[in-house]
Amino acid sequence: QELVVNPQPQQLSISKYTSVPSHFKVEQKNADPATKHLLSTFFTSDNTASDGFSVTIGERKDKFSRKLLKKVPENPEGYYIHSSDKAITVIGNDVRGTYYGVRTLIALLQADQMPLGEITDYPDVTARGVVEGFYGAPWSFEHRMRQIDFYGENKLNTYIYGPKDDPYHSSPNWRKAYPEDEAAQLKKLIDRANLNHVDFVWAVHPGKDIKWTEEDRTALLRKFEMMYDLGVRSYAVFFDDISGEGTNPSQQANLLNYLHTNFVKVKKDVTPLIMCPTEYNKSWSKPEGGYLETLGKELDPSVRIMWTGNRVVADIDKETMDWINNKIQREAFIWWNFPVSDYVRDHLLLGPAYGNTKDIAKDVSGFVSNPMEHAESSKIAIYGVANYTWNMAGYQPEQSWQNALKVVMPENAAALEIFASHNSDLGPNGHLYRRDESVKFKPEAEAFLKQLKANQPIANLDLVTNEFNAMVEASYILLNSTDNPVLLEEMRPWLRQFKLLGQSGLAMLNMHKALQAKNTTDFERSYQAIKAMKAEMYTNDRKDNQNPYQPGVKTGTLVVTPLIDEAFAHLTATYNKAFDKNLEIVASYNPHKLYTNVEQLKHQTATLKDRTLTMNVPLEVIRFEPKTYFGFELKEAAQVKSIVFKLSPATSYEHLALEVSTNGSDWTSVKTEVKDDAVRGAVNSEVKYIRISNTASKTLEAKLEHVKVELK
Ligand code: LOG
Repeated sequence: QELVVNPQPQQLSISKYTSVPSHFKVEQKNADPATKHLLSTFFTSDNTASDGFSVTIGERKDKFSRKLLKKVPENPEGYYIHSSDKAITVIGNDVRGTYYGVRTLIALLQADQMPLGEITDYPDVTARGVVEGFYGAPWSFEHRMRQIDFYGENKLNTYIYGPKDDPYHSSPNWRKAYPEDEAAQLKKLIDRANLNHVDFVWAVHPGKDIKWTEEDRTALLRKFEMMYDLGVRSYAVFFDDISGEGTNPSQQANLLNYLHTNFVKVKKDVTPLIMCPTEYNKSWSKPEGGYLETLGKELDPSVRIMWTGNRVVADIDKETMDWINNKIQREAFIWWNFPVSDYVRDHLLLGPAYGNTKDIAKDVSGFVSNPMEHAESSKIAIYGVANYTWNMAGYQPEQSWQNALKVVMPENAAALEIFASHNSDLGPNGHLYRRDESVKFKPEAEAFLKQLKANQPIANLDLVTNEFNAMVEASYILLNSTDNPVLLEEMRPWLRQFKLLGQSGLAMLNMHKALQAKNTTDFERSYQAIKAMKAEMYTNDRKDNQNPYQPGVKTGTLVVTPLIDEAFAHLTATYNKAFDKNLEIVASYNPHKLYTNVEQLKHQTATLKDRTLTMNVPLEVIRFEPKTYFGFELKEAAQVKSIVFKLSPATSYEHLALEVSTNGSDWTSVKTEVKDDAVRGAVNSEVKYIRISNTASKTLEAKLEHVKVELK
């Protein structure tokens, strides 16, 4: 008997399983409307009767026997369930505990068999959930509704609303009221959150243009009041990714303290404030400035401070927590930047949520995941986060991931597993964050290549063939599935690529077979087929982009694609030699490199599409120290049509110089003009190096919007 209750309960003692009664008599002793509503979704006139199986639900303060009450955990949001062959009792330690008890109860009654025994359960982490805090298209209203239900189902209690691209969240419109239709939708979301016992935390991001004046703090208070009228009872203020005056820690603390005194304390039903600092990760903290210590000292102790870890994107461990908690004199509220993909929009991150250690439950005041702009796909990771934050010691990432796949796609979970297992790494990226991918297949891929290159018989040929077949079949199943259309809509572009990738794997195996059999006709047909599939993938890569920031649609990039590419190149070379042919050995890599000494840009990647070379720019504010530069080093000197770059604010341009060189030591400056807020320069000779340098004597802080080189 497998009992899947997510999150996994803390203590479960089951003596036996029996059949689930057909009729129930339900008594709810407390009056919580959310619990009542939840009960009504399961107990209907069809399965209730006055002589039904007794189910009693209530709270610690309601009337229960002392024997039972003694068993109720004293942890916030905890509950106790006792089930015998005569009756089931659910007692919550508080209102939310009762609600969660009912969530578990319903899961028990929905299983094939009902367990008899006891469950004692409570969460390890106080605030658990999601921060919609990414750049790019904010989630739609429908997606948010589905998300909030999902949080309730998985006992997550926090949804922080902070999409970077909502103009009423950030500058300059944070001061203004939401337009009527948007306000109406927000209200519906808040009602839905209440129904799921989720705290809807409305976040504001005012730091780009806030003045530390009476006028602006009153504006913020007024906005808080408007949101209060829509039903908001939890608030956050974000100061991430800004530069200039807004970054002053004493002023930030002042503002938060002002809101605490004049809003939170006055309202009485508003939860403690949450703030995201400007130095929100260790690699950005400048010890000499004492930013974090100032916040720690000056911020009211009730204010919770967010933290992403040792870097922008990082997994959290005990050391991380000790370091930050000591500075801010409170338990940090973790903003986990996974599975967010706004800096690698060509990838889908469908792997398990892993990497955070299991010993930090007591060191955090909250733990929220920043997801992908693909809401439904993000549920796979969020499910894991729900499990991890509720029951850390018992968390098993792989098992939790398997369960998540079944929850998001009950019918086609097996096909989804194949797809997800090959779509989890991010590829090289500026944040240096990587994930495992193709875990089970990786040793097979390695063994295959080794044998192939050594001209040995391939012992695991069947296994590899099987995996490519599985990829193609899973793609067909998923592309035509009606299991979860919302999820499929998001995954479709990647599924199309995945199918082609699997097919190109099979064609590669055919090349191998034909080579063994010395069948040149078959070899060349499969060779041509792979080239055609590559061309189709390349087209998809360009046309399936949802927005201009997405650098393509990539799948299986860590193990499967390199395996096929390497084998293809090896087989073609061997064939050319054996039959004295000259088939082209295509390599789909970008030969050009970034050229920079700016710390935050060193690990960025460059993309070449047709004849345009671009840098995949970071989303955060960049610090260009004096004499630093950024640009490209071309593989060989080449004719360049134009160079375009854009930074904001545009005032940065006075201090930036565009130069080109053929050898990296003699530089020629390029004449530029500003058009549409971007700088454009034209070159009339061959160049190998292109750089844009900071010529000012002080550090320049700005966002890099794009850098593009058009090659002739
Ligand atoms: C932003 C966030 C973004 C994430 C990943 C924080 C606190 N802020 O670099 O909006 O989604 O990184 O790109 C961030 O993480 N800035």
